[in-house]
Amino acid sequence: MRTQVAIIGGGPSGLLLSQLLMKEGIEAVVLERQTKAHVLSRIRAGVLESGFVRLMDEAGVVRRLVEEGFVHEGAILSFDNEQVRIDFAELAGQTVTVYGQTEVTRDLYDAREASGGSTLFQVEDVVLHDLDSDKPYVTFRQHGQDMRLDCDFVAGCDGFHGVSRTSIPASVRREFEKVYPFGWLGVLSETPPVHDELIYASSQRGFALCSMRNANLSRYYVQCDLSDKAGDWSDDAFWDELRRRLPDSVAQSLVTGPSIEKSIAPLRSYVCEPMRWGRLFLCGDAAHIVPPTGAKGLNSAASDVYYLHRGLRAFYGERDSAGIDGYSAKALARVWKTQRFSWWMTSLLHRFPDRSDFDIRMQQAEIAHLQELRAAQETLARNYVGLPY
Ligand code: RFL
Ligand code: PHB
Repeated sequence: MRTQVAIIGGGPSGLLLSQLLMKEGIEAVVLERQTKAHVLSRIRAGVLESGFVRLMDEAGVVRRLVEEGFVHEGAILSFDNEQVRIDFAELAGQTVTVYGQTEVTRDLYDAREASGGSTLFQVEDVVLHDLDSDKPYVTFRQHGQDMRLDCDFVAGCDGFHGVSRTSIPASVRREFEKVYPFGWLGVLSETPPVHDELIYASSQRGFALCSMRNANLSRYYVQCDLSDKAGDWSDDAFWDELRRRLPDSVAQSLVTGPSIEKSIAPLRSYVCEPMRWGRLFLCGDAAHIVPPTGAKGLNSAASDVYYLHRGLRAFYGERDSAGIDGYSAKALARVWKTQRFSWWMTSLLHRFPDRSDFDIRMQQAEIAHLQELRAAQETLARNYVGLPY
């Protein structure tokens, strides 16, 4: 088999890249380890920057997102019983769209199938070869058969646990990591959201987040211990804990019901440098992870896809390799700013079990600074709606 761009991973990064390339007439094959049903069963991100929405539009996949997504002009931050509304529209002149990653992925798969693009599921033992030559290739097995895919470039879109990143020699690769001493316990429930905007709640008992998917589907999270198991949390225990962390007026209007999904995610900040090695380009979670507090994971995957797509388009269209040569530096410049914001928001809102008295005072001062200073709110708003790319 031969293609121009071999895309490893059929998550949102790989699919979005494949559809953008298809619009330029650049051929790609997507190799996905799981089944499509499995990829679509993952409940993850919910907040899309306008840059993401623009890319979906460019890929020709924006119709349902525009029809069914919810445009949010602001969000609430609460500190025990005090609330601050961050007005994105006024402070940053932009909005975000609430539309689940599951739906984004479904729309991208539908578009890929409709356009006849090639996606191979349940591929095993993917190995990347000769990445430092101009004739790289990928070997893998599908349904017990050994296969080989020759290509010009490999896009490593295979998430944090994929094979692409570790195909960069250890002598070249630098990794930067911070692991947080807590996780998020998330619950999805068929109940109306407690508020029509997201509420990021910081309290003495720890952090909580009220989010949503649609008018009758809510997504809630509470900060939990790393040793907790989702199965040990009954629905009642979850709702009780959530209520205790919300301002009283919000807690009183919370509608509860049975959970239809419950899982724990650990929180981590991680960056791999460089994001390009030879003919391999890393995109999305394959190269970097943020704690979910700033809603940036999927959104920074999209900015990588944007830079890579522009680079490949110039390479195939005009034989101009400046874009692909500059890919790693350009993508990383934005990635690090997104890392800073996600780390800052995590530090602002969570309860750190090992914090000193000094750390507590610093967190209180940071909260007061944000409550009192419009410029601080503007910085938050500009980062939340997404830095330009
Ligand atoms: P993905 O989604 O992990 O997809 C990678 C795909 O590669 C496949 N794969 C392989 N395929 C072939 N061969 C191999 N060897 C392979 N190894 C892996 C996998 O099966 C998979 O299908 O990475 P991608 O595409 O880069 O997308 C990244 C996003 O999924 C991620 O950043 C976000 O979900 C993060 N995130 C959020 N991001 C936001 O922008 N806004 C949010 O509100 C937000 N909330 C969240 C989040 C992530 C969360 N969790 C659980 C990590 C909330 C949570 C709770
Ligand atoms: C979500 O809806 O899952 C969500 C929203 C905002 C975040 C993280 C997750 O910051």
